[in-house]
Amino acid sequence: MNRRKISIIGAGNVGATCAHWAAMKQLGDVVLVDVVEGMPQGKALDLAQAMPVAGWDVAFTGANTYDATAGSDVVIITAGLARKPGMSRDDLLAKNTEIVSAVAREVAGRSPEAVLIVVSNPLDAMVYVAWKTSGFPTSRVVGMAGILDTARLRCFIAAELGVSVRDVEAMVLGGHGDQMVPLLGHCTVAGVPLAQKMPADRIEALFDRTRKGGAEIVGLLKTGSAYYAPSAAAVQMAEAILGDQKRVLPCAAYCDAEYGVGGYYVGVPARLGSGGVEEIVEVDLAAAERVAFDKSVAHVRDLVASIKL
Ligand code: TXD
Repeated sequence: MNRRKISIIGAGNVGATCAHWAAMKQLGDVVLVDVVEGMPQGKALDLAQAMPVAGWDVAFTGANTYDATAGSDVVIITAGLARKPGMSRDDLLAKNTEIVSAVAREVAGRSPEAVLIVVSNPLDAMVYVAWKTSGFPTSRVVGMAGILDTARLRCFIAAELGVSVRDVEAMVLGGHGDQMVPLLGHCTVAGVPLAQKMPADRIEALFDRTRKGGAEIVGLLKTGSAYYAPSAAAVQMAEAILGDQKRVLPCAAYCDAEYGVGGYYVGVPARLGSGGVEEIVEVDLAAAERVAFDKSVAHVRDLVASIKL
């Protein structure tokens, strides 16, 4: 079989839904790995049995070990704990550092040419952990958050204005936390600046809802966090990489001189192609946005400093 291979580590809510989206897009064969015995195997079998109905031609494998992931083109890492009500993403730091570093080592040895897409929280710190422990170049380790945050904002704007989400563009940068930075100058409705379509207080309310978008869903679900939109976003990144699409998408990418970040992973627009992150696209930030961005980066830096690898 000569299809592309996408391995997904952590076959919980986000991981299993990534498998579903990837199959729908026929991106390649899918391997699901989880520590829970039988669970990834069961989900792989269930997905395989959807194939005759859905009309997909891919193979699904479920496993509790990593050998089946060997030679993957893309590995999506979703392993770890998810938030419960009252928890911040940062509360997950210690446990998920342990999990993500172990996973990155297992994966890197078997798929030395893969691009790693990290989803586990706290996102910006976990991408850093995966980069450090995999030994991969920065370009082949990237995190998913900005597409999700941007999608949430696009969704809220579209609903408020009664237009299609497809006609709303937006951009949310910075760390994936309450200090993320929506860029007003890059929010448009069919090319028209959002500021001409909506009063400033409504825009600020939607920005605020976006910043708290993850917590809103955690509060409703009570037993876990969002997964349909996060998995759709991770698979969009996988698709851009596997198809060498050169899409410019907001991702947690390694920035050193770029945006003056100084060697951390933060949300910025990045060009994704077969090499992973092929370019960080620098956009002009307004003075207030610059201040907010720097504050968000400072938070990521503090989180990374508290990691024990
Ligand atoms: O925007 C974003 N980046 C995010 C991040 C959006 C949504 C979810 N986000 C984070 O992804 C969330 O805070 C969690 O840290 C991860 C996964 O969320 P998910 O909702 O999928 O959590 P689940 O359903 O609990 O699934 C996690 C799975 C679960 O089945 C565990 O058994 C497994 O991870 N797990 C492991 N798999 C492999 N190896 C190890 N060591 C391991 N430990 C746990």
